[in-house]
Amino acid sequence: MLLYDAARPNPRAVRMTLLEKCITVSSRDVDVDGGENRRPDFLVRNPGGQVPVLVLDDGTWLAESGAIFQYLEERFPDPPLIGRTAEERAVTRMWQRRIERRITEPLYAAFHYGPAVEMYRTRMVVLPECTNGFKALMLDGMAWLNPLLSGTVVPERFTVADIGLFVALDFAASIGWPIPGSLRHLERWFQTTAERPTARASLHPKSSQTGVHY
Ligand SMILES: N[C@@H](CCC(=O)N[C@@H](CS)C(=O)NCC(=O)O)C(=O)O
Repeated sequence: MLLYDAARPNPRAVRMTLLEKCITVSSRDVDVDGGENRRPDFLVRNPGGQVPVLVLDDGTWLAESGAIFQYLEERFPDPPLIGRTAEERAVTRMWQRRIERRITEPLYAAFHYGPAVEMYRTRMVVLPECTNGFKALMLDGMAWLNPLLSGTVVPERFTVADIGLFVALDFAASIGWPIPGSLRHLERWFQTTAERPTARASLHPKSSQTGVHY
């Protein structure tokens, strides 16, 4: 397998998943700033034009972090990061989707339409006038999740829902969008997740140069 990687949060989520499962794969950094992922030879294999992409041993280009998590879980079930049973897997997916819809998707939209708008305006429809609205949605999602958290996102199991949320909130904090101080449960969950060895180990080497956590 080959991971098309980059100093970006969604690729970090795949790196952290690989580390949690002790899987080693080859990887290659894509020049996202230079638009390598938007060139015809990349788009023909991944029409989404984004990273991460995991190239499977049969040559399949697998994009979308959620699909990559699923594939890794099925091929390398231990330790489980989605679930051992149909019920566990379904509950993880439910939380993963809630986290995406209420927190991480608004967060990334606010980033694309705000601080990164100059890069993204040639790549996608951008709505700079909606940046603050998406930030408000992100904050609302964080406030919704806060009282529901007593440990991990899915109670008593560390899952890909924690990984997706952690890399997004770590990225956000490093660009100046920290978890509001009033959200104590979310902050405690964040600190606990940050203590996992894979949280640090999954940081891209560029993080130490730029200070951005991705
Ligand atoms: N839905 C995709 C989102 C991937 C994504 O947003 N990738 C960003 C980096 S985190 C990217 O490739 N940005 C560069 C671009 O869109 O040109 C996933 O879950 O993997």
